[in-house]
Parts: sequence; C-alpha cells; structure tokens
Amino acid sequence: MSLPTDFGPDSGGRIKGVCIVKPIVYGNVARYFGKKREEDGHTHQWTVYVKPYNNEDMSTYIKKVHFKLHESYVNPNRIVVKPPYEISETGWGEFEIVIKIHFHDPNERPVTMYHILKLFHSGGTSDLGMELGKGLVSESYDEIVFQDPTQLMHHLLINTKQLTLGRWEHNTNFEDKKEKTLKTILDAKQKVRMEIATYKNRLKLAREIISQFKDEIAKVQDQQFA
Ligand code: SLL
Repeated sequence: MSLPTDFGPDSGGRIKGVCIVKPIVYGNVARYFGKKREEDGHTHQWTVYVKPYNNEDMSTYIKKVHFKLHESYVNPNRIVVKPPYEISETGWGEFEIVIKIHFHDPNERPVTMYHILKLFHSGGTSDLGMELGKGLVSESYDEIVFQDPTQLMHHLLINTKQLTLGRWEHNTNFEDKKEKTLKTILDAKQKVRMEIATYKNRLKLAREIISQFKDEIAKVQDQQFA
C-alpha cells in the first residue's frame, strides 16, 4: 500500500478539491540602440521573460520554459531550465512569441502563453508599453491554476522557496493597473447601462407612435365601411 509520503509516479491519482493558484508575470523589456546597426540592421536589444508575481523559486515545479521566437532567428526554439526564465536578443521587428511552461510532473499539461514582443512606442498613452528609464516594458499578469493536482505536483507547488533575498519588485505597478482596469470596466458598464436606457426610451416612443397610427388606420377604415 502506498503511503501519503510516496511522491513517485505511482503515488496514486489526483487530490480532488484542491486548487493551487500561481500568479505570474510575463512579457518583455526593450531598449533602442539609438540608431540602426550597420552589420545586421538590428535596432533594439530585448528580453522576454516569465517570472513569479511573488518572490518564489518556480524551478521547484517548473521543469523548463520553451520560448518560440520568429523564424528569422537562428535556433528559434529556446529552452530555459532554471530561473531567470528569460531570453535576451537583438532585432529589428516585433512578432508573437509563444511561451510554453512544462512542469516536473508529466501528468500536468504544459501551459502556453502568447506574447507580442514590443519594441516601439505605439504613440497612444497609458496601457501597454510603459517607460522604463529609456526603455520600454510590455508585460501581463496571469495565473496558472492547478486543479486537483497529483500528490507529487501538490508537494512541489507548496514547497517553494524564496527566489531572492530582499525586495521583489515589478516594472509594472499591478495594483495600480488593477484599479485602473477595474475603473475602466465600471465606466464602460455605466455607459452601456445609459445606452440601454436611451434605446428603451426610444423603443417605447416608437411603440406609442405605432399604436397611434394603428388607431388612426382603424378609424379611417371604420369610416370607409360605415
Ligand atoms: C515584421 N512580422 O515584419 C514581423 C517580423 C521579425 C523580426 C519581425 C530578426 C533578427 C535576426 C528580427 O528582428 N526579426 O536577424 O536575427 O515586423
């Protein structure tokens, strides 16, 4: 009989009803060279990454992170097996990077994320592409959800250590972003509510006019056949 401390591949099924959430941040930073480089036409240095939202060493449960770059790169499939999970490159163009996270427990399906590598300021204000010194940041908050993990995975997920001593900070103020995003959603909801009210009113008016016309028609018809 297997003991609860048996974490091997045969340690039984999944732990039902358990849900563990791991907040993460993924995206890129980029810096303009200041001019186009003669040899290869490259204009930017950039780094794409996945990191924990909280200060924790994710290598306890992450086996490897696969970054799939644009075909124009030599060896576009880059694998990182330990933190920091990041790839630094130089280039001239923006493209979509596929980020696939594999876990130590082979029963846990890999998680895939898509990030559009951002090099240029889009001219607009706010949202993406905040200034970072002279560079640019484009990153997202997300959560990896482990529903009914296996015993092995559960053990790995709850036994993480700190990644670094000292403060763990992000380029983006996510608390601030959360508040702003929430406000945008609430404002939009209010706007939709107002529009619905306006259209309901118009509909009511239109219905009244229709019924008035119907009355008129009925009257005219009555007179005709009288
Ligand atoms: C574009 N669809 O046309 C995109 C493709 C590709 C960027 C961008 C190459 C680097 C190298 C590079 O920067 N590719 O030469 O290794 O904008």
